[in-house]
Amino acid sequence: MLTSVFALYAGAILASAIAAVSRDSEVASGSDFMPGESAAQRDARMAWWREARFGMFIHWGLYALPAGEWNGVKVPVYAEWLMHEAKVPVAEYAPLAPQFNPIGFDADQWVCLAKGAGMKYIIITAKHHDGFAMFRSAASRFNIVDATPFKRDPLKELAEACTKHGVRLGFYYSQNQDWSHPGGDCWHIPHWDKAQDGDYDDYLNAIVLPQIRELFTRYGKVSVLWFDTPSEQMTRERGQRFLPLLDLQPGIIVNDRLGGGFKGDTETPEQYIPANGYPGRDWETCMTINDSWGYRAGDDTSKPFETLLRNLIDIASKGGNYLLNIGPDATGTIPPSQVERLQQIGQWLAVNGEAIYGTGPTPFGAEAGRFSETERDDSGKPVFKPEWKWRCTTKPGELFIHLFEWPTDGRLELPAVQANIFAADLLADPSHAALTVQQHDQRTVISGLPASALDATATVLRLKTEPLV
Ligand code: FHN
Repeated sequence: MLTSVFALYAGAILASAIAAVSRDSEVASGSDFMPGESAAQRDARMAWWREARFGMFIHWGLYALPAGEWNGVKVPVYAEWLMHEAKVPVAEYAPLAPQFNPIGFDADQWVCLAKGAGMKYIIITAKHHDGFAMFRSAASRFNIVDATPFKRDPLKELAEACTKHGVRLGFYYSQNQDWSHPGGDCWHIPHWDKAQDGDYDDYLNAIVLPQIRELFTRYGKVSVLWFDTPSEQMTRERGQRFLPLLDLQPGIIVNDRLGGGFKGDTETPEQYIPANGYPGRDWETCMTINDSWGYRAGDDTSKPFETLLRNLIDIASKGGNYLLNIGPDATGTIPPSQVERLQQIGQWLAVNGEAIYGTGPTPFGAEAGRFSETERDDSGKPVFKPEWKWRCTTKPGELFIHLFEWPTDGRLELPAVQANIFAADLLADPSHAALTVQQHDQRTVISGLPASALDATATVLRLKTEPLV
C-alpha cells in the first residue's frame, strides 16, 4: 500500500514537472501578484534575487523525529510525507510535539553555514503539509512554541541571525495541504481521519491567512514567500484572498505555487534542471542533497560535491537560481555530509564567485547538450542528452567558461564569440597570467593553459570582451 501511494505521489510530482516544462515557452513579463507594477519596478524588486543565484532550502519540522520510519516500517517516500504515507491519525501524530526538543538548534550556526557556502538567502519551512507551525502562532496551538518543550521560536532566531549576517530570509508555507487542521487538503486522497474533515474555506480563514499575516508582521523583512502543492481547491477567487497580505511585505518575491492560475514571480522546477531554462522568466531549481527533503535517518545518498557544484554552474548558465535543501534532524543538527558538501561549494565560490553571482545565461547553448532525435520521454517529448564538458556564464564585457574537462595539450577550442576578446585568464590563478586568444570565423582558440586543471571540479576561464564595431 505504501508503494502505491508513493506512485500516486510520484505521478503528481511528475505531472507538475511536465506542466513546468510545458510552460517553457511562455514568457510573462509582469507578476500577477503585483498588478500595476512596471517592468522597471519588477526588475528592481527581483534584482537581489537575480544577483544571488544560490540559496538554502531548509525542511525542518516534527517529521524529523520519526525520520522516515513509523511503527518499525521504513516509509518509502520523502521523510516529511510520513504522516500522509503511513496514514497516521492526527491524534497519533500530534504527540510527536511534546517529544520535539531540538536543543542543538543554533540559528547563528545555520546562517553562517549558508553564508560560508556562498548562499545568499534561506527559505525555511514555516509550516509543511503536516500542519505543524515552526513558529509562535495564535491561529493554532499546534506550533513549536506552545506544543513542545523547546518553547523557542526558531524562525525568530533565524530572522535575527539573518539580519546580523546579511542573509535574506524567506518562508515556505504549505497553504493548501494540511493533514492536521480540519479542512486542509490531503492531496488527491480522501481524509484518512475524521479529525481532518472540515471546510476548506474555514481552514483558509482560520489557519492559513492568519498564519501568513503572523509571518509577515513578526519577523521583520521577509524576502520570499514559497507556496507549495496547490490543488484544484485553490481557485482563482481563493487565491485572490492572499493578495492583500502581500502588501505587508513590500518587495516580496512569491513563487508560482499558490494555485488558482497565479504565475507568481518564479518558476520552480523541482529536482531537475530544465534543458533551456525559462527564457523571459525568473526560475529556481529546488533540489535535495540526498533523496529526501526532511531528515531521514541513515540516509547516505548525498550527491557528490562535483554533481552539486556542476548543477549550480549549469543552472547559472541557463539564467536560474539553485535552491539547495538541507534536512536538519530532531536535535537541530544538520547532517555532517550535508555540511561538508556546502563547505566544499563555499570554498569553490570563494575563488570563483564572480562567475556565478549576478551572471546571465550563456550566449552559446549547445554546450549544455541536445535533444535526442530518436528517444522520447513518457510524455512523448524528445529526451534531453546533457553534455558535461563546459558551461558559460556572462556579465557585461565578460564571459566565464567553466571547464569540467581539462584540455591535455594546453589548448582549448570554443565556438566563435561575437565580440573582441582582449584578455583571458583563469580565476583560480593567483597571478592571473594572461592567456593567448585567437579569434577565427568559426571558433575561438585559447592557448597557454597549464598542463592540469587548477580545480579538478571546475576551473573558470575568464574572457574579457568588448563589442565588435
Ligand atoms: O510535497 C512537497 C515536498 O515535501 C517538498 O516540500 C517539495 C519542495 O519543493 N515540494 C513538494 C513536492 O513538490
